[in-house]
Amino acid sequence: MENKSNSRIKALQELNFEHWLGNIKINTKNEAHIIGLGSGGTNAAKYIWNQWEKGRFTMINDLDNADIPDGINLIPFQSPKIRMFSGKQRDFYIPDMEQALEMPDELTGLFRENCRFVLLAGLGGYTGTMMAEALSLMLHKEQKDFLTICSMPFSFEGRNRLTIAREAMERMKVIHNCHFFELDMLRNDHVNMALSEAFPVADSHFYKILQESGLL
Ligand SMILES: Nc1nc2c(ncn2[C@@H]2O[C@H](COP(=O)(O)OP(=O)(O)OP(=O)(O)O)[C@@H](O)[C@H]2O)c(=O)[nH]1
Ligand SMILES: [Mg+2]
Repeated sequence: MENKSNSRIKALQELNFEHWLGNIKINTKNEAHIIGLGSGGTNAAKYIWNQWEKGRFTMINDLDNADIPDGINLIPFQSPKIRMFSGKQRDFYIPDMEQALEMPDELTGLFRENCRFVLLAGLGGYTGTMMAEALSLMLHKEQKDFLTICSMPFSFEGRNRLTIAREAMERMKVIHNCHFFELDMLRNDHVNMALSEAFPVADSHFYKILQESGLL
């Protein structure tokens, strides 16, 4: 596991991200560009958009639930999945975490602009986990002004998601500016939280973190 993590970090470091980046150094007064990664990151970013609407917003997600407000930049990304079994109404898939991440072409140029990048992701699936790790490492390496906020899955989501998330967090802890919070902790503040409220509460917590950090 240690070796696997080290080799993943080394492989990421060897990726060449130069063509995405300009030479402009970012100062701390820059406008925020909120980037939602995967469905969790996208829904959190959408919540922030509804409250704030001041910064720039990009979402990187599949088109399945692409209910994206006007003015938000959507970069489509279809993650690799393994079909586990077929149900009566639909098939069931899990993320294929063994597949290497292929960045969409539309990402070219996104990180050239002069702003503070704020990456949001729910760890545990493919898109949010893989993108949060790769993009944070790239931004860190290029000394860009950035912040990454990731949630760790609720325990009711199952062991597989938790393992994916924990392994990613272990690798990402070495990257500055990456922050993590446990979704389970939200259950302390919302004792009788219904299942249907769990993710909307999670979305609002991303907003709260950004507000309290003085970013919004
Ligand atoms: N805040 C928030 N978190 C979510 C939501 N949906 C899922 N999550 C969390 O995000 C984690 C990752 O799930 P997704 O965001 O659906 O996965 P993804 O990044 O889109 O990954 P793939 O679909 O596998 O490519 C989950 O394990 C949840 O903990 C949501 O609507 N809001
Ligand atoms: Mg998804």
